[in-house]
Amino acid sequence: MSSIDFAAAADLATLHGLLDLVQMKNGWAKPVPSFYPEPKQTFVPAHWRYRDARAALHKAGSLVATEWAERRNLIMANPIPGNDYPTVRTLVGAYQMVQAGETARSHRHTPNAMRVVLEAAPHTYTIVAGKKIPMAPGDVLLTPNWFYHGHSNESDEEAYWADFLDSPLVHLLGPMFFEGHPGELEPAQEIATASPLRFAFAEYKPRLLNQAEQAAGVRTLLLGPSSLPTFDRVAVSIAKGATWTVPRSTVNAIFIVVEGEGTSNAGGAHFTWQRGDMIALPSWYDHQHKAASDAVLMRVSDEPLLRKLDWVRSGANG
Ligand code: GTQ
Ligand code: FE2
Repeated sequence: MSSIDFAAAADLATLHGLLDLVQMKNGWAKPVPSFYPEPKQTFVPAHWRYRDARAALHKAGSLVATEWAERRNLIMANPIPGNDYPTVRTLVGAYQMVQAGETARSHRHTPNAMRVVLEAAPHTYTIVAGKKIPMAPGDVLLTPNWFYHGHSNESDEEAYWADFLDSPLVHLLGPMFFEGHPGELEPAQEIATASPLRFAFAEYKPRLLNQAEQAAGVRTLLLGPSSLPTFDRVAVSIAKGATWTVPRSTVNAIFIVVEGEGTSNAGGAHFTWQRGDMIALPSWYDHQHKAASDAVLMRVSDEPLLRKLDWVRSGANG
């Protein structure tokens, strides 16, 4: 016998009231439906300019020491009310700067990470699992779950890159762990120029340009095999004057401009982009990218995750 006298409820409103006493909610008249015909566009398409990030990070160079800050970085939080972190639902994009002669101490965490290098002179390294991986402009570098990683700029110029992490997904699911390396910067001697964690621009760009066109002037190349289970990276080349049209899909993506300039349309927004800029392309927005000069974009997306779960749908098949 229930200790609550549901039998005595004279009407539905009274029954709903009694449910509060047992921490239950009715499922028949929820104010906000739990199921709806297609994805909500909770996150919005957005654009950030590298020239703004670069100027802010350059200034932060004299105000924020890496001895004090875990990382000198800027977060591209999606501009929706109350949000201060994710760029799209599952991923965050950031810019980071390490000064000449400076290091960013080693740590490890369960979020997977990836970098796209924007500016780095020779002898700029990310140290992953005890090896120095060279960073050169356009390079893509992976830092899988729980691998120690730190950064060491042994050049005499500031180094700038973009970081992509699945930490928003970790926040949603819960399994966050983080720890600093006991030795501050993990010691490393060996320089791993050829590493499964590095996709060198000099190697992937010609391979990208050798792909068959998938639309006039548009080529794509998945950079793999990947050691990251949650997100992938697809290099996209768009020839000057060409347009790449992408139907909406459930995949959440962040684009970074590796080369060239152009414009994008998504969800009624129009962006004019240049090298280094980032664009949030959350799920369920048709989008279109037009190159004003030969361009290379990198699409970072949670497609591998959604594919494993059988939740990839696009405007074409949805
Ligand atoms: O370089 O290890 O932008 O751990 C955010 C978190 C960079 C990094 C970020 C990080 C890193
Ligand atoms: Fe990290």
